Amino acid sequence: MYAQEVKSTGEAVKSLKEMSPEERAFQEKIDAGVKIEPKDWMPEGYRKTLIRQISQHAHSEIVGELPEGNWITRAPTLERKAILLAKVQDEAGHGLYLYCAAETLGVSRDEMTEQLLSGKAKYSSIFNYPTLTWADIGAIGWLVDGAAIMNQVPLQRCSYGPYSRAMIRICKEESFHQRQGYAIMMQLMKGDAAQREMAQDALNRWWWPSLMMFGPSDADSVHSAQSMAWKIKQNTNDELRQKFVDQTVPQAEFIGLKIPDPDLKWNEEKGGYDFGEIDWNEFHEVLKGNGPCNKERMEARRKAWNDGAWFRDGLMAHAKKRAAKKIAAE
Ligand code: BYC
Repeated sequence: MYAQEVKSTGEAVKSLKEMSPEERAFQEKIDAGVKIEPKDWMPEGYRKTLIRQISQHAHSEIVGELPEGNWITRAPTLERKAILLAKVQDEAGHGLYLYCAAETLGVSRDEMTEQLLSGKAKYSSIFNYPTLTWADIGAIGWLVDGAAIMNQVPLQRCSYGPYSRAMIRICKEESFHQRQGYAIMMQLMKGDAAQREMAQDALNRWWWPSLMMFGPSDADSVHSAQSMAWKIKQNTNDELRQKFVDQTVPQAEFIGLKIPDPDLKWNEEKGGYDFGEIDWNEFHEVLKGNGPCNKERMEARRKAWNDGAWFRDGLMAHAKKRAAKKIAAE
């Protein structure tokens, strides 16, 4: 089994001239738009980068069930409860496709879980914030899933086949998630003053953390250059963040919400919004484990893993018994 260490590759991007013949052939394949499949030769850095990104993406989907799952029992109507239940189940499904895609690179599900629980592997910073009111469920769907789609649509064209194919299905579902979130916000904004205030308060708390989802600014991004050369990423973090702001501001205005950023201003020349400085200190603190809900989220995942031990043991015992029977029959 390929033992993964989740850490930055930190390698400078090699030019074609500096590459070995194998690396050059690989890069030429990528440049020609040919997908890389699990049994193809690939540089170790490519494999490591994909395991890091796909496994962290999978962990984010699974941990991401927790803030919204918190509201399933308190959804305001039966219809909203059914929709939220379906959405949270979709996130579990996304996690599973992604773990399977990562497994094709030679890392086991147990190894990936161990890396999450030991803190070696990250998950998205956004899921370390609490869901205090029903409007937070609207804000998550609208902003968090909206940011996720912005980031994930280009990942459908990722050079690694299994990741790219998983993203196609995930994006279809994320699009429904984004709409259900916006529909909640729209409904609240048609409500009374207290409901409108609740929606505005949710936007105030989720706006900046949603912008942080895109990762550090391009100047500080460790992996972007190499990941873009390998066509794992198609866009930089800042490019996608800008697209998200440009798409979301008119949506807020349309329903009467105000983006909590005094520096937000349309820039005619660039054809996009200028926006205020992100609090990178907060981002780094959340990544270090000091966000409002980091401890709670990890405890929930640790408990789920421990509680499921009997089930995994049962499955293994069954699989071993079947394998022994098959060998005996041959
Ligand atoms: N949070 O060099 P960079 C969802 C880390 S789930 C935490 O720019 P990269 C949903 C980064 O990992 C959405 N860590 O990295 C689910 C790296 O650290 P390591 C999740 C972050 O990989 C349920 C370091 O910072 N989406 O939608 O080139 C309900 C330097 O960054 C974050 C994905 O995972 C962050 N926000 O670019 C609702 C998408 N940002 O690994 C919704 C797939 C950065 O060296 N991932 N870091 O220890 C990606 O596209 C890229 O990995 C990122 C970062 C754009 C996130």
